[in-house]
Formats: sequence, C-alpha cells, structure tokens
Amino acid sequence: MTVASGVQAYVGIGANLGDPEAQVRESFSRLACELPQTRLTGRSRLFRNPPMGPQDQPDYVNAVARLHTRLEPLALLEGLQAIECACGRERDGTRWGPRLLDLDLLLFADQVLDLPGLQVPHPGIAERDFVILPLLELASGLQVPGVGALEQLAERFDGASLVPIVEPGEAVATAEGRG
Ligand code: A4P
Ligand code: MG
Repeated sequence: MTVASGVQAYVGIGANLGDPEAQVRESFSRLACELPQTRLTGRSRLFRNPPMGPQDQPDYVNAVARLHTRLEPLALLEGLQAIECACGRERDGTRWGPRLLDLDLLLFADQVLDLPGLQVPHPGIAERDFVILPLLELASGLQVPGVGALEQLAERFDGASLVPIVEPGEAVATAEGRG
C-alpha cells in the first residue's frame, strides 16, 4: 500500500545493549537502503543519555531520522520492525527494558492514528527529551498533531542529560584546531 506523492515521517531510534552507537549508525544506513519507496532525508546527532524507566540497565544512545515515504503507516511500521529484527532485537515482553535497537514511528505526516498496534504520534513523545531535542534538529517549526508546537515542547527541557556523541571526523577537526 502506498501514499501517492509521499509524506514526511520521523523515526525515533534507541539502543542500549551491545555497541549502541554502532547500532544507531547502522540503523541510519538500513533506513536509507532497506525500506521500499522510502528515502532517508535527515538524521539528528546521536545523544547518550540515562535510561527512562528501570534504572538497572545501561545508558541509551538516541537519535531521530526523517524519512520521505510513499508507504502507508502500517507498512512503514512493518519495515521498521524488520530492521529491528535484522539488528538482533528480541522482545521478551519487558516494558521499557534494555534493547539492541528500538525504532519507533514518532510522526507520520500530520496524521493522528489509533490503530491496533500503531499509535501516532508515538505515545509519550512530549515527555521524552531524548525524542523532542533530536527531533528539533530536523523539524523546527513542526506541529506535533494533537500535542502542540515542537519548539514549545522543547522549552520544557534543558538538555542537561543528553550528551552529544562527537562524530569521528569532528574529533579530528577539534584536535587539529587546537594544534
Ligand atoms: N506500537 C504502537 N505504536 C507504535 C509506534 N508509533 N511506533 C506498538 C512503534 N511501535 C508502536 O513496541 C511494542 C508495540 O508497540 C509494538 O508491537 C507496536 O505494534 P516494542 O518496540 O515491541 O516495545 P517497547 O519499545 O519496549 O515498548 P514501548 O512501551 O513502546 O517502549 P518505548 O516507549 O519505546 O520505550 N530510555 C532512554 N533514555 N531512551 C530510550 O530510547 N526507550 C525505552 C523504551 C525505555 N527507556 C528509554 C528508551
Ligand atoms: Mg518501541
């Protein structure tokens, strides 16, 4: 099933087992290559941050991807779950438990959906600094349907618990700059 001219969709990426940074980077590549009728059009920085929910689990690395897709929402979710599986994600039923890779469909155009197995905007989006602040890097001016203006949602967070992960190339540039 496809949406004729295509729409913008945003995907929240999270990982806290294995090598979370590598898995998040790999998921960007997979989002770019493995989803039919879909292009990766933006990627936020990666942020390390403490777990929301049970605290006896490692820190997370989170990021957000922007897609342009002609898939219908449920087909896109299916594609995201296939990528989670390909990256070794196993579901043991633990709510907010540790994971190799989690891909959440945050937003799909300006749609509000409450379907069996798919709620959009993703529930809890407004309470999560690790979603709202990376999203802001890709979508300033965005209205989160049924929730509010992204800029206003972001004002509630100081970003103190989100530590940006420096790209390997950036680290070299900084070191050279000091020399
Ligand atoms: N589902 C419904 N709507 C959606 C949607 N918009 N996107 C259904 C994706 N899935 C959606 O998801 C459970 C079911 O939700 C799916 O079968 C799908 O049909 P899941 O990925 O199997 O389970 P989950 O992710 O453990 O559940 P949940 O409650 O969605 O967890 P969250 O909200 O993803 O939270 N702390 C930090 N710092 N960073 C994190 O990324 N993530 C979690 C998990 C906990 N703590 C975290 C982080
Ligand atoms: Mg999930």
